[in-house]
Amino acid sequence: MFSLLSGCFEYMLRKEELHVLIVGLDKAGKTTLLERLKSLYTDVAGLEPDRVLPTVGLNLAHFEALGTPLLCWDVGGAAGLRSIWSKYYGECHALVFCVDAADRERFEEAKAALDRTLGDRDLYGAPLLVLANKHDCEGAASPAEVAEAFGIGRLQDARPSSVQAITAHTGEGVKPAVHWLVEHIKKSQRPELIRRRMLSQ
Ligand SMILES: Nc1nc2c(ncn2[C@@H]2O[C@H](COP(=O)(O)OP(=O)(O)OP(=O)(O)O)[C@@H](O)[C@H]2O)c(=O)[nH]1
Ligand SMILES: [Mg+2]
Repeated sequence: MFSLLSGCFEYMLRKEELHVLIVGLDKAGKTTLLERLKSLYTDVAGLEPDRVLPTVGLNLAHFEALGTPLLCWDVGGAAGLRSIWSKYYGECHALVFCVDAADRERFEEAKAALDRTLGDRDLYGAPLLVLANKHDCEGAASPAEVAEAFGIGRLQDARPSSVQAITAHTGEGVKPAVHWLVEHIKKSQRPELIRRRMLSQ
């Protein structure tokens, strides 16, 4: 009986759509990443990088990874648009913070934006994946350097977190990053928390 029930529970969890919020400063490469995700995981090719425009509103990508349906929200990162990010905190299962690893001059601004975001109670327990994008660029910071600059190691107690290098232009590193997300969302308390929050509304 127990195995039947746990089997049903696992099935329900597997088919539940997981919501991933992608934020970060403008020009970090969020939309380029979103379009690359479409090309990697769906039959419809995403936009080529040279056709991607700065985001004013919201872009979406639906796809399935490791048998799990995912919905990614990509929100504009320009300073005047960052207040919109918080509208999605309560419903996202995980946060992806995209960093232009080649633009060290903006690390301080990016860290301040990340710290503000992580300070929001609506993101309680949500796994954090920091993507050190533009790994193809000469002089791009390594994941260890980004972790150090953004103080990511210190967050381990509060939420599962990881820093991974990607190149959104080519897709390098993107699949391992998505796998980390799916695995850590499922292991986290976030799906149950969001389910309970929705039931109580
Ligand atoms: N070299 C390199 N450039 C990249 C990569 N990913 C994105 N870019 C470039 O970075 C610039 C900004 O990319 P976007 O995807 O528009 O950035 P964004 O984070 O969505 O920016 P906003 O919509 O303004 O928040 C574009 O010129 C991209 O081609 C990458 O992996 N390597
Ligand atoms: Mg964009």
